[in-house]
Amino acid sequence: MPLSLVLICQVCTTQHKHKNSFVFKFCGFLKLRNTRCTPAYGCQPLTVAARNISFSPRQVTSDASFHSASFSDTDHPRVLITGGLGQLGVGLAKLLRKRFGKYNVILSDIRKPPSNVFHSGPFIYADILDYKNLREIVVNNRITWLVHYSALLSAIGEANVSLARAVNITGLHNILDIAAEHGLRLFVPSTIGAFGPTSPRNPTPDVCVQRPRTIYGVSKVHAELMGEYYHHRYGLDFRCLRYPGIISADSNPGGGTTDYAVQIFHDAFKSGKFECNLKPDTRLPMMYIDDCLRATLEVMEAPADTLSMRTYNINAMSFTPEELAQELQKQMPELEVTYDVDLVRQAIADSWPMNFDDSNARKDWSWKHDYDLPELVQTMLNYFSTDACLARAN
Ligand code: AKB
Repeated sequence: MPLSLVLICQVCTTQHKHKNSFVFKFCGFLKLRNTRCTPAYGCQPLTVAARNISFSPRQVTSDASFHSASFSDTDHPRVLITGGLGQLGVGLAKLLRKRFGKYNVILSDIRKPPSNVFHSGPFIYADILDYKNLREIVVNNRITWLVHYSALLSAIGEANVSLARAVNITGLHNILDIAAEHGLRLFVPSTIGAFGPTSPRNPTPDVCVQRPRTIYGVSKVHAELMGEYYHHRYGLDFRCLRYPGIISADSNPGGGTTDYAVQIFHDAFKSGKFECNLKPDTRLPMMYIDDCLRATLEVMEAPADTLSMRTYNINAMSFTPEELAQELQKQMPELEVTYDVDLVRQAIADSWPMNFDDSNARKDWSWKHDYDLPELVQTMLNYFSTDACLARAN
């Protein structure tokens, strides 16, 4: 069948002649694959069905292809962040708003936001288990990037497997479908927890055996594989970083195995004592939140042709509870640290990487961390001392 072949840029809607495009036959539909027409945000390799098909992504057929829409007349992406009230969402919204404008970044959650968050920029209710709710948000707000932070972490996931399965797996399916249906650039974080006891642990490369033993880890391997599958099958612009344990001062993690590395700062300032739930010599990869959020923005902005893979390890430092305590004690010598091991968390930590090999991220999109252990501790101490001073003054 002769086709009039035209490519439509997802963002600027410019129509391009097919001269440089790669045409291939796929399940009865002729499709075109084009490179980005401009480096504008959201422009991406695009797969357009040459013949109209109409279906719901809820019932993907073997010959299905997702249509992409055009959404934006500016150069800025319109970003939706799910699970926005967790450890990372508010910080990421702040960073993205600085770059793309306050009203181009929407934070969402199913919980009520504290007033400072509510007043700092757009916030809406979004339930990732409700597909229609998600679709309405994406359409009404002309979303072009989706950062999917909703998830139950490792320790809490083990305490509530069915909820973790629903949120981390069923929720992810909704997110993938909505992103593919609307041609979004999708970021889903993965984790050191996506590896298991049979993975090489020191260092752990990007591609190796992944047999995690937690529902969190299983759901994250599933997310990596599904995202990459949608990328290859439907042209979804899926991007994924495997985060180490993230350490932040003004937001708390919840239900993770690496949470001790945040809690120690709170307890040091509150009581001068800290009881650690991991053994003193448990070595895990860790990262300061600013590095993590910057990495996320950088991989989202990276031109598609620089990404040789869609799921990257990122690394900064690696330490044990004992080493973290010693670094803190250099400035707070009175800090007392004791150990009362939580067997569930310890078993999880013992199955995770000790060091992460992130050479591909460094090579492909020039990833570079800023914070090592001394800078991390100094920054956290500065934050908590200022905070403590302010609290005393008020
Ligand atoms: C957890 O401990 O579960 C998370 C993670 C490393 O993914 N912080």
